[in-house]
Amino acid sequence: MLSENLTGKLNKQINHESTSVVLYLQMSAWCASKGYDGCAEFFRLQADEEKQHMEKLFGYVLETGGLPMLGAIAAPPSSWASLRDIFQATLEHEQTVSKEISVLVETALDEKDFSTFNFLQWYVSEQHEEEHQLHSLLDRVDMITAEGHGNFTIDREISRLTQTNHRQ
Ligand code: OFO
Repeated sequence: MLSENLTGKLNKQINHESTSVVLYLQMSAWCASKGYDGCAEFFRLQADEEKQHMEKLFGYVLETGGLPMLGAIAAPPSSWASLRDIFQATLEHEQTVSKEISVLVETALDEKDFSTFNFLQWYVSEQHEEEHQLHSLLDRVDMITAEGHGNFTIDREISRLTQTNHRQ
């Protein structure tokens, strides 16, 4: 059975995940409007993932006897200065989400609610993966914009070669 405190915090996280859905959909719209179809698809899929994160929490609160409460969601920003800017904003957003998850994990531990602690480990790994992916995307964006296409192409070729060599 969830404590009132944890129920409230998990509900807040449901709201944060919903905020991510709306933010990434808006980012997808901005990318599409600029003709960045690949990035538009990326953010579309991110929004789908965030919806799953939200639903997973929703299901957990229900399963543990709590009442999921959906809160208001503020309108997201609707324009960004550049592709780099949008990915930087995404990384910062995910870093904030990671901190929110850490607070939840800490609360679950403080309350000795090991079931919720265990449930939250999935989010801990997911945040690690998302931050890692965004750092790596930003590195690629920087390689292309700061040093021309050369290093990016070399890196992609080396990666292809490495994969081929490992398959043999
Ligand atoms: Fe739900 O992980 Fe991103 O926000």
